[in-house]
Amino acid sequence: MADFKTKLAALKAHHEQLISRVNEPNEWGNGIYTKYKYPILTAEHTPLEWRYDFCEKDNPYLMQRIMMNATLNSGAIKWNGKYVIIVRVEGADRKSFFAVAESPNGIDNFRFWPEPITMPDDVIPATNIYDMRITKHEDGWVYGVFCAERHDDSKPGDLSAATATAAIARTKDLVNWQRLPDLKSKSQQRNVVLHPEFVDGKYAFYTRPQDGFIDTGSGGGIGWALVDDITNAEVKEEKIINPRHYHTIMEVKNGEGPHPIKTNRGWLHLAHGVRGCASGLRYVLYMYMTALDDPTRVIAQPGGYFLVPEGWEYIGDVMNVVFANGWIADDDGTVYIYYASSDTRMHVATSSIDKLVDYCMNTPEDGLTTSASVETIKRLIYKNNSL
Ligand code: BGC
Ligand code: BMA
Repeated sequence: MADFKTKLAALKAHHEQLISRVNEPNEWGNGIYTKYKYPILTAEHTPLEWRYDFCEKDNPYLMQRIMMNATLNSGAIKWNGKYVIIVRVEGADRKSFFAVAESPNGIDNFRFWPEPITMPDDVIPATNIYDMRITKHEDGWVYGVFCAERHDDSKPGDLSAATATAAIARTKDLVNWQRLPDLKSKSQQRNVVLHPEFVDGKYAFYTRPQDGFIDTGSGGGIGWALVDDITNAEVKEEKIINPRHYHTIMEVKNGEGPHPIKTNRGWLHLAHGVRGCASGLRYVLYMYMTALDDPTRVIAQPGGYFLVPEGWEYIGDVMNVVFANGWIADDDGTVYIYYASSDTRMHVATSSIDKLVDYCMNTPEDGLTTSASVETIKRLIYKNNSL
């Protein structure tokens, strides 16, 4: 039996090998984006100091004292030249928290900062927090908007009854966060995102009104609300800008991903759509674009999905899910899309602003019926045949 010091050294070497593994692009894709061979982060990437007690006397078997379950739905921002993601880390106890990980190139070598984020809980304390959207706002602050989940005490007998609210915090260094009151809204809210610019002098939020904790019900789709005061944010009027439809990839729910990217052709949006099937809910990603002079006016809506779970991405804690709440548009036009598969691990897909705009502008819309889909395919065939 190897002695403790040798075992610890081997554990550290194995961990370092995992973290420094070079990622490789997959050769064949859809031409729209490139997926990669390895996930960029898994629970195994979390620092050993968070999980093992390194004291030989207290932990002679060198066992994990705190287990990590998953690294998922991460916000993203380019920060001091590094590709930084604010990861939703979930422990074995089902509590999630935020932790920063950075990479020199956006596709591999993601390393966690030493400690998870200590998010002030000086508003109404939450049982769980997750899925942060990061917005570098033109007011000078970096905002994190995330879901705060609490037990619904109006249903004391029901242990699964919960409420979802949009929590707001801001920072200048991604380490120290100032918590602001949660977004006030008539309905429950998840997937709330702060737009990076003022609109009519106000803060603008993408919202996702929902009837209950899970059920979006009459909520209708992705909403939009203007807010006067970010330190006491309240949704007064909410309009639906990207509605759901029967028999589409977003029949049951949809929600904004990260905040949209500004391009010279319009705002580029990444969102998720959900439909029901015999095996449960299926979460996929889709895109749309809105007008530069009016971020609520949809100018392009490519039909169907943009990115789905493939191969082993299907397998995980919550199967058949891809979810994205972070992307980075680099100065050279490269776009790094950070997505989680099956609520378990983080991946990257790379594309470019030009390709994504082309995708949005030139992918046929969903005609909402099977005959319309066939006509669309035939138009493409006839065009190709005439070349
Ligand atoms: C989970 C989220 C999930 C939500 C709705 C929460 O308890 O933490 O991941 O999106 O429930 O199912
Ligand atoms: C939700 C999201 C995510 C999650 C997804 C699938 O409603 O907000 O947290 O990835 O469900 O479980």
